[in-house]
Amino acid sequence: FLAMNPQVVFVLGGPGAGKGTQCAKIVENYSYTHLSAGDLLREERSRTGSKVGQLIDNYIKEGKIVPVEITINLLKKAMEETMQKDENKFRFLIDGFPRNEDNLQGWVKVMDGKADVKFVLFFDCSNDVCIERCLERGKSSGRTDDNKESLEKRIQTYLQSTRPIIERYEKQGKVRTIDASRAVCEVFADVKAVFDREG
Ligand code: UP5
Ligand code: MG
Repeated sequence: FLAMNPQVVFVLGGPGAGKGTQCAKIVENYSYTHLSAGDLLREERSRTGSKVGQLIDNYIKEGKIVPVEITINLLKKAMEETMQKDENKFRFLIDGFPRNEDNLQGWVKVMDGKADVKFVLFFDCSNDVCIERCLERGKSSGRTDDNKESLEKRIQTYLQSTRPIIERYEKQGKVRTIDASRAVCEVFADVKAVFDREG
């Protein structure tokens, strides 16, 4: 019996760059499981009506990054549960993580040697397009952070904290950059080329 390390692709990009949309399409075409760190945090927020839930709620509204101890445990648990149910499901898209230095350190501390990061899929999109997409979605999403005030903070956090992480991986030759400002199917054509080659 050979236990396989989970194979991970980190999916990064600004708020509304299309990470979730493209991950859904990847899952339809390749054998990957999609784990959105943001979705897991939102789930946890509504599940725990307690202090942790309130903390998550606050961080999300403020566009700040939740302390990694919370996020990494949710990700680890989700990966373990998926692999326990089906040992063939060991490929993961981790969407929206790692977003800052704290996230990266937490990942290394908990997952080093236990998971292999294959590459980082980076959806590159201008801030204006990102904001426009989130505001449009905000009309019906019910997300507490799809409003102008939160979006400005999310963009700031992205520029200050997440871009340096992407640059770090870039120096290691691990980033696959996709122009995400185009239509969904055009973006996916480029994504497909990456996964056909090395997914
Ligand atoms: N859309 C998508 N692609 C399009 C295209 N090509 N053309 C036109 N429209 C397109 O898409 C956003 C909207 O745009 C949708 O309406 C879509 O139809 C349309 P989506 O695919 O949802 O984009 P995505 O990049 O997933 O946007 P999201 O808002 O989810 O990105 P964020 O990174 O901001 O959100 P996330 O859920 O990852 O995080 C939210 C918050 O959680 C963070 O701000 C933070 O506070 C917290 N968080 C942490 O603290 N730690 C973490 O590790 C993760 C999150
Ligand atoms: Mg998303």
